[in-house]
Amino acid sequence: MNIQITSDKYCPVTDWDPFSDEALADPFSFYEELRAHGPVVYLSRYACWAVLDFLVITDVLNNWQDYSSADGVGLENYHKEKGWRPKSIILEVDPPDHDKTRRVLTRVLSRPAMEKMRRDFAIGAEKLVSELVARKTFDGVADLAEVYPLKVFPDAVGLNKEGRENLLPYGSLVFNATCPHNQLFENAFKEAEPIIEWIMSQCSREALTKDGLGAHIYAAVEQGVVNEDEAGMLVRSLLSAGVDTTVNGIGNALHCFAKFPDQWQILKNDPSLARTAIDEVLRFEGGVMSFFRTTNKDVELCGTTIPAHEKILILFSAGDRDPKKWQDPDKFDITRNTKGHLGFGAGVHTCVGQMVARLEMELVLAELVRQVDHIEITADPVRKLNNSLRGLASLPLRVS
Ligand code: PQS
Repeated sequence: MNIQITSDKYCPVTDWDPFSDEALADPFSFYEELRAHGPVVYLSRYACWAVLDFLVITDVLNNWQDYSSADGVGLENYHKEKGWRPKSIILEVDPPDHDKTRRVLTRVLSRPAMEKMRRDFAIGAEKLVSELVARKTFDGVADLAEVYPLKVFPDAVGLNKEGRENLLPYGSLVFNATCPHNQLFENAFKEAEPIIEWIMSQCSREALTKDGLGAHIYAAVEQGVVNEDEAGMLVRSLLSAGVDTTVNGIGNALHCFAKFPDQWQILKNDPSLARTAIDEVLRFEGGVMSFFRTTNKDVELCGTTIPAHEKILILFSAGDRDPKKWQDPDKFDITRNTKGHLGFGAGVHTCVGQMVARLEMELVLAELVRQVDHIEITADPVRKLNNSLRGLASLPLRVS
């Protein structure tokens, strides 16, 4: 690979396309080549900047005043254009507006709710993993990673049983929307209308069960914290961010442990490592590869001046392989200290659903640890390309 670099704008300039199939399939070598030129680069193809280094990324994410989410976290700049959907009232806003909606979801996902989910999700994990272990060969993505979250999470939200097949295509819209008008975006949006319509119809109070996370969001209306429309929008946030992400998380975890049997044995010998193992999967595989922020004013970043209302691509998965932060960053090592990894972001927008994601990943891993000695890959895994998510379409496995 060869990235063209010229020096301009007081930082390296490159025509590298982070949203090309080649880069999405294997971004890590590109990151290192770019990083050699500096922590901040200008992407001429998209007229935006990109940040690669762990410390620079955390600085940007912790500075919501200068690096705003309110103009969108994709390449679309709401300062200048309209987005593909009404913007999220928790993701695409800054404090103080953000704090009000964030508090609602924090409360909805607090301890009592998590304890109920743990009981329900554990039953689902035991049942599914037992079935697959009996079969011995299965697809880690199609039969496990895509099945488990799609069962347990919509049940927890209190969603209708019908139409759930729309959830993954909707996630594909949400996460491909960061790069409008490339082929992945166009494909995802080809037949988007009925999918978007179904999602929105499921966000109303009437569509949800009386005791799920959705109903708990609506309880905030009675308390006068949000209005009815806002409650619906927060249900939409759960459905946007809560499915594809954990499908990839589980698929990537299976992939890692199948690829690195020594790490599987370490986990087998000490199942209490499951929690840190999840963090290492997120650091190493980078489930969410990138998202954007928008400058609120002229800023100086690592000696580069970036004007107001410009887009900055945050390369989370580059930060999580930054050798200045991580020793031997390209090694999958579940015993390492993963504290601070960017798999759930950083700053005020740090993943509010991470307890749910952790729970799903942990329960699937724990059940596999209980039932399986060896995991092997029986045919080449197939990548699923997405403009912001890293995951697989297929992972043929045999367990024994
Ligand atoms: C929404 C919230 C969060 C929403 C990056 C973004 C997201 C993981 C990584 C995400 C997407 C959508 N999740 O509020 O609709």
